Amino acid sequence: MRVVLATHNQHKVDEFQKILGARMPGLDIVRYDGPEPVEDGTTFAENALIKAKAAALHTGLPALADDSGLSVDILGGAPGIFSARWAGHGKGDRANRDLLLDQLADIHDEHREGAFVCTIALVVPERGKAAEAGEFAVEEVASGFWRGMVVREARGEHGFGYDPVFQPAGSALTAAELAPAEKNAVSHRALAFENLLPILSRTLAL
Ligand code: ITT
Repeated sequence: MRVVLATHNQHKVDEFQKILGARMPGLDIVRYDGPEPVEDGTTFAENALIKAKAAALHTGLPALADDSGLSVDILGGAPGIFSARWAGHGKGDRANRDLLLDQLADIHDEHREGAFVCTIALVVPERGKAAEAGEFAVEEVASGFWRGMVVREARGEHGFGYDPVFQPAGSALTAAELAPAEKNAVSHRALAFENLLPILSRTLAL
């Protein structure tokens, strides 16, 4: 079964392939390279659905999309859905991390907690209906959370985004110091997939 993956983030593609490849070998994941929709939702779920619907409409294929980010408790959940552009559009992962570290500079360790959040949407176009009608046979979302704390200095070379500044609960290592296989076994993205798996199997009859 072919499924289009609606993300322009290569790191997400790599993690999707590793997480799903082992669990669903029958899934042929192709990357979406069409126009990017405006992500103007107010939640991870809304943004994940916006991205998945755009890809499903454009390709006519079942589509998966991931909206994710780091939510810090003392910042009221920020950067949250704004994680990719926390320091400004196109500034990049390092600038986003540095800004977050600056914002938390005076915060004691016990108040630096938060979670990585990942919401994955699955959208399947309605068979035989005009794509423009925007009708979908399936619109589902599932989420995963990975709790931890923001450390004071970036550490580690693996992963992407906020991995070097996020230390999962119960670990002495940051997410970027974990081997990719270790991260992919327990991450917010892995958990979101775990939660989506029954729907995915049933919907795509794998
Ligand atoms: P697409 O919308 O094309 O999928 P994006 O990177 O813009 O790509 P998001 O809007 O979902 O995706 O933003 C997610 C951001 O949250 C991402 O750029 C990272 O900064 C951060 N993030 C998400 N998952 C992460 C992870 O596993 N490790 C580290 N940072 C992560």
